[in-house]
Amino acid sequence: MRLPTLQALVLIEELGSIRAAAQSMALTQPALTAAIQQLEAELKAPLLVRSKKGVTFTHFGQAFLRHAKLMVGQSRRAQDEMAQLRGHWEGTIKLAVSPAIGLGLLPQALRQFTLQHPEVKVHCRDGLYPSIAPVIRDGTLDFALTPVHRMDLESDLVAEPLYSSQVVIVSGVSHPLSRAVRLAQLQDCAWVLSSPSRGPGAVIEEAFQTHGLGMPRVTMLCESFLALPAVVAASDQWVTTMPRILFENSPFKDQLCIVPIEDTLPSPLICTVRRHDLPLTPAAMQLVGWIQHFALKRL
Ligand code: TSU
Repeated sequence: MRLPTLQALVLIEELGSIRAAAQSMALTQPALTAAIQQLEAELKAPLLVRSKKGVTFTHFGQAFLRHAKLMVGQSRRAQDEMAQLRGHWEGTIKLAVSPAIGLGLLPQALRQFTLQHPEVKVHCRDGLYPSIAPVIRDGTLDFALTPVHRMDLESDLVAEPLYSSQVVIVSGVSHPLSRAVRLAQLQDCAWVLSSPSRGPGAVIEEAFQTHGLGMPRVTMLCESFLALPAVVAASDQWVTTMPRILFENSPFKDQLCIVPIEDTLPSPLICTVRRHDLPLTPAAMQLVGWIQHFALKRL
């Protein structure tokens, strides 16, 4: 079993084509096809189905891909760690961030980190727990910086708290209840949830329950934090929750307002989340260190 073939399989899934994967690995398509056929012979199982429409993974392929991702991720981390322990600060850190982190601590932390370690590549994407859990679990990501609702986490992951994010209730400026002060007034509103249950969007469900109001009337789930402020600004019928920093930085701020609810809302606890059995590389630890540094300065 050769690591480059495993890397190619992961790329085929990512890019959706054997040709694109071969190109990105500077291989010819026949060479990559031959390598995959050799792996299929070794495993005595077909991994891919090629058709005119493209390439798909068989159920053997999907099962094997989980192992391939772990091995590829682990080999990257092992090489990076050895280089970094030798004093060569190179390699890659892959992380996901929540909107509050992306707009808040991440820019300052990355600035410091890249000044210190310009050769370490950082691959950053959006992501919230629990949706992001599969790519932490399969080793694709080194870690995520995300709220963990009620610290309810699967046992193969660990979370270290950083700080509490401030959540606000937001509506369009012409929403009839934009000046409401009690959650009970918002009971019949059409809510846009910004994450599924167990994500930070669930704070509104928790707040309603705490105040004995049953469940909010959820009419939309919008998991795009780029779209959420725009969607709510475009109509006078929706209310939502979002981190205060997202409201403050939204280009739609003029068309939105914070509903001045006096009942307390839960504050999602933002944590560093990683697989419990995959320690961070020295570089990833340093980046987390910078995040913690700026998190402490906020307190
Ligand atoms: S954040 O994790 O602090 O960015 C966040 C996201 C979404 C909601 C609250 C907090 C609703």
